[in-house]
Order: sequence, then C-alpha cells, then structure tokens
Amino acid sequence: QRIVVLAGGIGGARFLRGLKSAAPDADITVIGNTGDDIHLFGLKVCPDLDTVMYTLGGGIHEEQGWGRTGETFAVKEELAAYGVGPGWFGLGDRDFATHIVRTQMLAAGYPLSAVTEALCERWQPGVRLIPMSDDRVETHVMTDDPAAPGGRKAIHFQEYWVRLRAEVPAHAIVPVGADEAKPAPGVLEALAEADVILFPPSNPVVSVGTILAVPGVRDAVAASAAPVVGLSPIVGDAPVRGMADKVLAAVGVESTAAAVARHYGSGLIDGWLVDTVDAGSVPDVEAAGIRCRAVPLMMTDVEATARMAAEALSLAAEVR
Ligand code: GDP
Ligand code: FO1
Ligand code: CA
Repeated sequence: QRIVVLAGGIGGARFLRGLKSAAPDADITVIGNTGDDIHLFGLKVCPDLDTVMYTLGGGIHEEQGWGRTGETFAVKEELAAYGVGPGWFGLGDRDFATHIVRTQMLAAGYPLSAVTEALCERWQPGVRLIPMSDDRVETHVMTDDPAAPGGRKAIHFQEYWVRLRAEVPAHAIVPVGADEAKPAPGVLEALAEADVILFPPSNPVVSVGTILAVPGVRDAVAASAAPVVGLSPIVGDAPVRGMADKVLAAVGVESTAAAVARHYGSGLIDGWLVDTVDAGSVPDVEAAGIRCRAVPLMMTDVEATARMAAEALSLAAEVR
C-alpha cells in the first residue's frame, strides 16, 4: 500500500511514527513543509524536515518535540560572545552539524531533495522524505509595524513564532516564493500513484497549507484517485500545542475541528477524523460532504497514535 502524507513538524512527525507502527508494510512517502526554513549564520535550517527525520530516526528531543536529544549549546554561546545573533533561535551543537552538511551540499549544487535523501541515509526514517519543493519558499507573517503606527510589516514565520511567541497580531500569512516554486521531483508522481493520501494533525495553514500552495500540489491531491483523509489538529476548539488558532484566525477560519475540515473542503478531502470531545461536530462535517468519525486524537504515545493512524486508514477504505 502506497501512503502519501503531507507533513509539518511535530504534529506530522509524531503521527508518522504511529502510522509506521499501524502499517509496517506500507510504502510511505512524506511531502515535507519547507516554508518554515530559515537562513541563519550562513546556514540553511529546515525545521520541519529535520523534525520528521530526527523523530523517525530516533534522534529527536522527545519532550521538546524539535531539535536533538542530548543537545549542547557551545556554538550558540560562542556566537553570543562575539555578539553575533540572532540569539532567540536555539540551534544546538549536534543540530548545527546537520545544517552544515546541508548547506555544503546545496553550495555544491545538489537540490534540497537530494540533500534530504543524503541526510536520511544516516537517520533511516523508514519513509521516503521529500521536501515539497527544491525552490526557496518562506512563510512570512503580516503583523503591525512598531516603527510606523497603523502600518504593517512582514516578518519571518520563525520570528513570529519563536521570538515573539505568536503574541503579536497576525493579519495575513504569506508563503513568499510559493507562486514561482515547482514541486520537488517525486512529489506529483507520489500523489498520482498513491493508494491513500493523509493529512496528519499538522498545522492547516503554515504546514499543510504551505505545501498545498506549491503550484500543482493542490490539484494533484484533488485529482488523485486515492481517498484523502485528514486528522484534526484542533481538539476541543484549541490547538493541542502551537499557534494554529492564531494563524487560522489570520486566514479567516474558526479554530474548530469542523471549520478546518470545511477550510480544506470536500473538493480536497474525502474523510476527516475529529476527537471524541468534538463528536458533536460530526454532522456539520458530513453536511459539508466529508465523511467524518470521532475517535481519540491525542498522540500521547506511539500506541495511541497508531490507533489514530489505523482509524484514518479504515476511514480511507470506507470512502474509496
Ligand atoms: P509544527 O511544524 O512543529 O508546528 O508541527 P505540525 O504543523 O506538523 O503540527 C502542529 C499541529 O499539531 C498543531 O496545530 C497541534 O494542534 C497539532 N497537534 C500536536 N499534537 C497533537 C495531538 O496529540 N493530537 C492532535 N489532534 N493534534 C496535535
Ligand atoms: N522552536 C522554538 O520554540 N524555539 C527555538 O529556539 C527553536 C529552535 C529550533 C531549531 C531547529 C529546529 O529544527 C527547530 C527549532 N524550533 C524552535 C522549532 C520550530 O521553530 C518549530 O517547531 C516549527 O517551525 C513551528 O512550526
Ligand atoms: Ca513547522
């Protein structure tokens, strides 16, 4: 069975660990979000690709959900001693090595998809991990300009989330460069050949939404003969973690499991899983032409997550 998953960072990575356990024989292709990527200290950092790679490869800092386990911060401290920032983004020593290898290979002319494949040779994530695009796409958040009252200013998504903790108003989300980006080699092929397409409980705006913004991807999902099933990242009208509520508001979508399903729409998804606490919204989702079930959706451990993945696959078999 060929399963294709459109994944962000933590939500996507944790779901994939459960999916691998629920479907050990499946051939899983992950299309990863690169809109969160940022250039720092001359290095290219790909948080969502790395979160998937480290989580599935056993190198993730479990509690934190991103970055390496057993991490140290000597390089960061030395940079700070030189007065070289930004100091608000926590790059650890082990993680730095990944960015150095990536940047070196990119400078040598390899596309990001080939670099990601090379990094995965070490981590053996057990899935084929492809960036959504080899072209540069950077999510920016339109916020107030402190220097010009009444004015607006676009800042990098990582600055909005990590430096400002999503505590400033987000008026719009802009995937800069997406319009000119091409899907990476293998992306459209994987979608066309998929038996099942899954949207994990990833951020619908800055993770799955950014992947869908790459020209050709949304159409390839919609045109695929495979059933498309999503799992709600919103449980009890709130994101389990992260800032999905804030970025959903910025695109005019309520922070509810049903509103996210309608935001994707029946033209894109065939099935949708909501958490049992949101069972009341099942009729709303079905009224929108999307088959819906309420099941536990908290990824508390791999077993619980595997049950979620199994429910998603069973719903996919039903809507096929
Ligand atoms: P990020 O790139 O690290 O932000 O990760 P993703 O975009 O892949 O996933 C973030 C989303 O995962 C957030 O909107 C969370 O609400 C959602 N999420 C995290 N943990 C859980 C969980 O246990 N259950 C559900 N249903 N959603 C979760
Ligand atoms: N998230 C934070 O909240 N603070 C950090 O300092 C931070 C550093 C960081 C470094 C490498 C990496 O791969 C991820 C990192 N993240 C950090 C997580 C990242 O900002 C977010 O998980 C996602 O991009 C949000 O979608
Ligand atoms: Ca992300």
